[in-house]
Amino acid sequence: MTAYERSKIILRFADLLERHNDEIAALETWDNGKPFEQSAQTEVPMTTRLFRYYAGWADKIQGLTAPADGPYHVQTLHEPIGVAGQIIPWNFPLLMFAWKVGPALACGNTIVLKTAEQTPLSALYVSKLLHEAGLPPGVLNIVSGYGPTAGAALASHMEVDKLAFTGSTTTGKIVLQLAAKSNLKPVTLELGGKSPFIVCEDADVDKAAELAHYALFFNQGQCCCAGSRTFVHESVYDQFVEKANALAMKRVVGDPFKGGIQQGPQIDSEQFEKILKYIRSGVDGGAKLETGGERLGSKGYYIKPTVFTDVKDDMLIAKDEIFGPVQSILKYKDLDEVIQRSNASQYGLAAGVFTHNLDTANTLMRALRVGTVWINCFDVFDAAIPFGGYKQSGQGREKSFYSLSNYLQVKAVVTALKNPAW
Ligand code: TXE
Repeated sequence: MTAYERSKIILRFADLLERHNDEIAALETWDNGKPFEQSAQTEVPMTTRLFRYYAGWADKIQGLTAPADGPYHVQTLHEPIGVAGQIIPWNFPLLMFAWKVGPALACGNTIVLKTAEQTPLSALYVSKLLHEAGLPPGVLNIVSGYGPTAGAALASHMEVDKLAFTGSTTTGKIVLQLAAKSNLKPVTLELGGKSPFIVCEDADVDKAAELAHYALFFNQGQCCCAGSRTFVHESVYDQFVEKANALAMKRVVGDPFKGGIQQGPQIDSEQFEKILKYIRSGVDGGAKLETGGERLGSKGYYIKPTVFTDVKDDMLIAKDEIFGPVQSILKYKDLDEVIQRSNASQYGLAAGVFTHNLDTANTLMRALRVGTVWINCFDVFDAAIPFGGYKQSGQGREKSFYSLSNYLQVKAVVTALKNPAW
């Protein structure tokens, strides 16, 4: 198929996504529990945008010629890598489908994608639309299955040429081993995080508190890049804590299909129990529980928005990825200290910086060992912005033109010249 034909199929698919926006959003909320308004107004439209972005790339992938020494004509061909194996998680089922499938299709690969066992529906549904848009049978194959069986089979398959994984750091290490032990397929990994959100002394405290609240509580706190270590300068700490508590207390939790709901249930009983265990460890470890700290009601996996203050770096709630609606607020004195403490983590996915001081922003953006620094904003996920982790938060970058290299092989072709003068 020509690149232009691929591009047209992806564009037609994006039109179908737009047309079916609300039913896809309903499936996503049904499966995952996130507020319907979030699915319908943010996640399906972002998915549509992402596919249009990759449709634009399909016919712009090209090699180059290189000026080698000697009588040679040197060119590179950028070829599809082959069969892409993709394993995605449950926190953003549709968006993770888009981050994986978009670049793989744009580059001309075939795909076997395994959805998370908790959330199989939206990928199955939109794949039907992709075929309606003209994708030939066999190009995109969706497998609904469990990790240690279906996922492991994909990671260790001898005829899968590339693996892309999003999930926990623990499972990321397993799939990397499986890939190495089988056919040494290249692997890209998007893993966990414990992202610092740094509120500097010059910050507008109201805005900083609102953004820090969003950075942590968005999507029930189930975000790999959640701002889960809120570092606040001592000069604005008390004022910030007051605002953060007020925001958590007024957060609207409930049935995700109802209008005005900001927070739905956690994904499943396993995650629900894990979060409550971390909350108990925060209390036992001596952090101050300001608000929340328990389940909401007696039915469903709802957890009250929880805020801890007086959090110390060595507490589990400051070190581990909780993946729930639990904000940990830590106090700091100066910039060197907050840089050192922010970087003292096995993770390096993202960071938020809240300041209007240019020098402070410049210092932090360079000093933080993370894949994304958001300055006076957070969770901005445009298709053109690369995303990925330093350290144990992952390998490789998704979205943007950087993602294309994950799905391409570069072939060098060297041709001897008959007449070197030409
Ligand atoms: O993740 P897993 P889980 C983090 C978050 C969460 C924790 C556990 O902290 O609390 O991970 O969640 C597939 N071979 N994140 O258990 O196991 C699995 O079927 C191959 C952060 O759900 O990593 C699913 O499709 N595949 C994260 C995917 O891996 C395997 C998003 C993710 O599951 C497998 C989700 C195996 N042996 C959780 N075992 C992020 N980065 O956003 C499981 N899988």
